Amino acid sequence: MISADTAFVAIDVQNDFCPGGALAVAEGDQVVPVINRMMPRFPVKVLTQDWHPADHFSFAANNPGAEAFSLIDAPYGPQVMWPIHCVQGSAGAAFHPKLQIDCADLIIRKGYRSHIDSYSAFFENDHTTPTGLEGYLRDRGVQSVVMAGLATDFCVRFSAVDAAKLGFDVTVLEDGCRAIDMDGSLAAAMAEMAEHNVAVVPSADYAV
Ligand code: VGL
Ligand code: ZN
Repeated sequence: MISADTAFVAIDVQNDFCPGGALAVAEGDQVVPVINRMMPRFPVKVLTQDWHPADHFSFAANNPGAEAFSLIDAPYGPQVMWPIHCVQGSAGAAFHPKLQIDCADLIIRKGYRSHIDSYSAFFENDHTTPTGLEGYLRDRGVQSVVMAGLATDFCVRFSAVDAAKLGFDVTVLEDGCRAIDMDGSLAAAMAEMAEHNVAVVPSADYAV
């Protein structure tokens, strides 16, 4: 049984994070059937969308001399230099065409400020600027959040840890996520989620 206070949040299931996309995650498209099967069962359904302006500071191309996947210092800490991805209105920023989005109650966009990146669905990377998702979930009486999407070690990780820090009970569906996995980022994500009591479970074991 899935209780009335549980939300499903599908993170960044967008073309640029799927095979053939600008920041493709291996097997990224394989999260789609898992999410399509699970999301309709939840009373609250949220999708997130990485949504950058073309001049976004996280793009290596906008930082002369910076190589893709290198780290630079931002005012809020280290920032990975990404290939240009999820530009507002582009085909790469659109949801995967097989993702069933019509049942979603809310689509939350993030990363739309040029000078700050936003991995988490709750806060931008300064860890203080809110996206509004916390308020939405609280207004809907949500206490538990179930997450899946892309990428396990960036946007899913930061979203799950922030949700746990905010006091939500958090579950991540393991087969509903895929990782970028650069420099041990997947292992670090799993460790940090465990530290914050995020349950990572196969979707087949969730509320059967
Ligand atoms: C993401 C890197 C840059 C993600 C977004 O959705 O995990 N990763 N922007
Ligand atoms: Zn991004």
